[in-house]
Amino acid sequence: MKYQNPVITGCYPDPSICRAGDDYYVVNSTFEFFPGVVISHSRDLVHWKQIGHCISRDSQLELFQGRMNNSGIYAPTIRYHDGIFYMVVTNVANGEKGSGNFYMWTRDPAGEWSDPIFLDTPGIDPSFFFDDDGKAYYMGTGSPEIYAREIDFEKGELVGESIKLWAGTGGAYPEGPHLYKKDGWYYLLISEGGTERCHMLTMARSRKLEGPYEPCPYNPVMTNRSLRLPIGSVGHADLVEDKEGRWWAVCLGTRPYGYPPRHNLGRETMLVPVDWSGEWPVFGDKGRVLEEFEVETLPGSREAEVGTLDSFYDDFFDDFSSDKLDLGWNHIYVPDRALYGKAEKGLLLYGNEKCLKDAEKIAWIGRRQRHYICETQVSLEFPCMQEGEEAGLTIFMNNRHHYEAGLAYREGKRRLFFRRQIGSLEKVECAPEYAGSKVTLKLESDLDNYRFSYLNAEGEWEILGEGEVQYLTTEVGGAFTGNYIGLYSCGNGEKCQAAALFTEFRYNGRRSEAFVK
Ligand code: 6LW
Repeated sequence: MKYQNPVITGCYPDPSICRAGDDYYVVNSTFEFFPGVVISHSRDLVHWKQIGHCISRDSQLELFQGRMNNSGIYAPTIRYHDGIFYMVVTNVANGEKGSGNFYMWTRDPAGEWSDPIFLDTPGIDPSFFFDDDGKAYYMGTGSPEIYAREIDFEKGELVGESIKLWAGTGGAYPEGPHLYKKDGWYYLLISEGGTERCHMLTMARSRKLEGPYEPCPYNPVMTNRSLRLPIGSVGHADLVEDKEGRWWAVCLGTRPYGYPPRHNLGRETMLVPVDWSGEWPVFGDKGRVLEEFEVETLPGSREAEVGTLDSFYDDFFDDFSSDKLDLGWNHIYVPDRALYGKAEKGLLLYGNEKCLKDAEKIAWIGRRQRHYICETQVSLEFPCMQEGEEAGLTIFMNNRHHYEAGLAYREGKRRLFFRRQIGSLEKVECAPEYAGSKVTLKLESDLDNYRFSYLNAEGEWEILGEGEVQYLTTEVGGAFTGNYIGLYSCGNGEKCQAAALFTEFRYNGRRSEAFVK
């Protein structure tokens, strides 16, 4: 049986996995986006369906504004122990209130999670380890050692001394630790080299939790660095044992293309078969992560056809008739609810006085671009009459790098417009005038260009403008996230007078090959 990587496409980095019976759960980082910490479910490890978020209530946490997309929610770990799911994660916000490491718990991962329980401890990339003597440990990334500290879940606090475990093999940023116990050994899995092209996975083991840890003789145990493979930057992995005793890992990876290599979908989730029949685990193809793996079998029974397990996988349509936004939609920061409303079949956005380039709360919803080649359409009604106000469709890497098209009121007239924002460079192109207040917009994405069009009075698509994908890549304008396709409205100085009504959103993604063969 063959399957293809990534198993979760688009910006789903830092995966962590756990198993509860026949069910597998993966969590991913979400940075400045809300709801926070995506949680997905699978029975076969290949087909994943997003089932919720750990941070879903506005009151749970503050996500700090005024920062680019390299802060917020980093690298969660999920563990299942004695009927309870635990998720531990960092809110990176330079020591401001609400920042730091915290955990949440639930008995129903698709339902509500507890409020955050903050743990007073430094570093990022936290993990939990449940030992077989009943003790539980917090694992964290110090500088440079990975450390462990016992945790008392009754009290919700760390107890005892911090134990330094291992500083890795000498690569930059030893981070992302997870501990596993097998055959009387404590195996410590970490990442080194940084999340970019030198990313690698290293391992060490000890007979005692506190060490000393002996490194695996063939570290790095997994890396695609300096190889010409379709998948790059592999690292930040977590292991899971299936019911039949086979081991698997999820990790992050990218799909760079062109020269110099670049990518715009962010870091995606890969599945790696692991052979742990010997003393040390062998990851993937002799330590490499391939785009396609041939495996004897996947856990559970493989259900039905591609896409049926995940309704928003390749194609997605939203008429916004539901009371709740689909799980694939995000806000930037915890939203200001006054900026959002609902029509019977439509989403209403009430733009505030901010601009799209402000790293502040704006009227914006977006979903991940999950395919290099994809097409998005949306209808917009925006009877704008106030200078500066605008609403439209945006391809958004972050507040400093985005392209958009829509309707705006400029120099006394309602016009169609197209904007490219590349760092501090901004170019807006406006049509002479637009008679109506309704427009259907289209965004076509491929490896080279983002092309915006609108449906003209003759019912034909007319191009509004094109921007190079290159400038909206991680390598040029990004940090930890990939691109989002967004709907927004903003007043650029004054609160919008007109409401923007978005209807009939459709996204069609195209994979190059069948998902599972
Ligand atoms: C995360 C770190 C990493 O905390 O990137 O690739 C950071 N690994 O472990 C943010 O995603």
